[in-house]
Amino acid sequence: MNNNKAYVTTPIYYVNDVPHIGHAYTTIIADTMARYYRLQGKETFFLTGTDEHGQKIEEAAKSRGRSPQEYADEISGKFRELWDYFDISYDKFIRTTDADHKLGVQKAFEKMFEKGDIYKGEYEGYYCVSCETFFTETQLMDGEGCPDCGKPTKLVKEESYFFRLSNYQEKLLKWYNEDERCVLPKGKKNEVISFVKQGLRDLSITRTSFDWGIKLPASLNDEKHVMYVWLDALLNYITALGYGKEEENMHFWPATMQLVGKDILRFHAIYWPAFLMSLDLPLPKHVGAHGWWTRNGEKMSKSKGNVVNPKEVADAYGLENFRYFMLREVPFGQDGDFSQKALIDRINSDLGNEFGNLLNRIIGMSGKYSDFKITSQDVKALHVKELNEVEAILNEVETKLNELQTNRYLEDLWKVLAIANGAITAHEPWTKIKNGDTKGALALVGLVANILARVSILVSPIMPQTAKKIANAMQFEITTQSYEKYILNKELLEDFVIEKIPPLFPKIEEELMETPEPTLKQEEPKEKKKETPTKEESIITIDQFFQTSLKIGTILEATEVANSDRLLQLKVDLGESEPRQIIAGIKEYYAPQELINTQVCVVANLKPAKIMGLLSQGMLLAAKDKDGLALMRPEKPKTSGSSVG
Ligand code: ME8
Repeated sequence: MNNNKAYVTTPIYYVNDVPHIGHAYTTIIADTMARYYRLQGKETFFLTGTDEHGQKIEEAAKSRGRSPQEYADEISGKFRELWDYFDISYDKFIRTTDADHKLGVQKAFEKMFEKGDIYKGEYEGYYCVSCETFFTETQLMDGEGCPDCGKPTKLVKEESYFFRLSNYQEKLLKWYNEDERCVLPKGKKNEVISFVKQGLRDLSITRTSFDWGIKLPASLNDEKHVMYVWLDALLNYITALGYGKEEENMHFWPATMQLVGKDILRFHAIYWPAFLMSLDLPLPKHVGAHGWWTRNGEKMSKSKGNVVNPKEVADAYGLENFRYFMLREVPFGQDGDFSQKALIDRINSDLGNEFGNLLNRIIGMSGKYSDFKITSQDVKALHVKELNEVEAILNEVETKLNELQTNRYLEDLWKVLAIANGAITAHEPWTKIKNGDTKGALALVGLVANILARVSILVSPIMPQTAKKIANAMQFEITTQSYEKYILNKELLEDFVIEKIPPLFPKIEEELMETPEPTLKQEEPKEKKKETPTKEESIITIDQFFQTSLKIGTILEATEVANSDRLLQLKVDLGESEPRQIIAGIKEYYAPQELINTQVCVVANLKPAKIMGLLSQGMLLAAKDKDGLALMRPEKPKTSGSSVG
């Protein structure tokens, strides 16, 4: 492989579900790696996309009365929109319904067939539609359930083409053995090895009981089969590069880093390399499997209503803060629990106190001592000890990122920040100034500025905009050249005048998301619930009802909240001495100007909350269905502040 190229992939996401925090996690790690390779100057190709065929999608579309293609178009669009909103730096967004992909898959099938790796037979076994996976009877849970997701499986008996996976068992074991870091983290690799050692059975790779899939190549003249969705899906990693057609980007193969969740590691570390060997293509350098995000220790699922919507988190707390949190909070490969409190702690403490505050301190000190001029002139002479400590950490730190240990990578960068904060405390530049040692004080400020610059460069793959703001204030750019200069060659910054910029991480006092457990706002086929009353149905007394103060308000002002495509900032007259500020998530449904001088119904005694840093002193009542949202208003105009009840 050419070391100056990099190819990064995410799994392609099923279009039966809108994006959630787990999808965002995989995509953010992949984006971080792509940005890191670019920073190193590698020609990088970053792929993501959607997985649109198979029985699961066919059934999901049918239950909504839609055609699979229509349905796939809509959900695929939502993934793409979210990744664009999140500034994910993908180079290609593939859809498995793309004509080029279908062609490439058929070419690959033909090649494997000609090679003798595919034969026709009959499949009898159990199938989990939710996981799109075949199981034998002995693998089932309690004789029926899918061992991966627990849902009931179906007994399937149908004619099928098989891939001779069993032929690849020894070759796969050799790969794991010879290529130490082919599967990351190592613990996960050991799980794969034990699975393969138990023996591999040939894999059924076509289905005849439904239609929504890629047809076999015409040369096989067998119309009734469609490809098994995992064969179709895995091949996206090469069809996206032009496999089977122009091959215009095949020079990026083999992939440098393929990110997956632990649930789909088996497909990527066993089937995928076996298919590649059959196609005479080299194997990926690394397949990295991360753990699950849970909520209060439970796996997230729509039926439990505990799924975290990544856009809501990013809107409330800032995209880059969210990126930092996800990569810092959980060791790669392990499960992690999402909590707003942990996120707020990370923002206030790691980002605010330890990172952002360093910039404030540099601005403050240089403002007082040298009219914002910063020099590295005496840094080497006076601070060789600190520089050596910094370099000792930085010399090792990138290995951690290359092994996807993002939490340890960030932990080490924060150790470097601690050296800077520690140096300020130890050297007391304010005392130096008082004692006339201007040179000593300026050298200290120079040291801290150089440390912050290096950390900013290395943190830029995770927090690109934040790093850019710091670099701009310090008059340098985050580029491959600056990475080479300040990180690889360890040069010091040229003298510069620092720009005063506002604090990067304003303190967050309380939970900002409107609902503690935001759920996905996706239409769901309704399942009838029995015994337990739902939230809407639970019985309250009249006294409990009157604990809520509902009032009529008149909207005096309405403006958009910057950087949010959901929120409007309203000034609402409730008949009090001053209008109240209310932040409402209604921007998708109302233009600000159409709200002015209209009346609404307000929950007036809610505890005030901060939403995206803005105080919200109430909540508007609204009803929502599949056609959108409507505000609750009085039938006739009422005096502002009138009670509702
Ligand atoms: O499996 N925590 O697609 P998918 C962390 N189409 N990550 C999670 C998660 C959670 N709670 N839930 C999902 C598929 N993920 C196939 C892939 S690739 C050729 C085909 C992440 O929509 C995790 O990366 O079910 C998982 O692997 C991916 O979403 C699966 O997304």
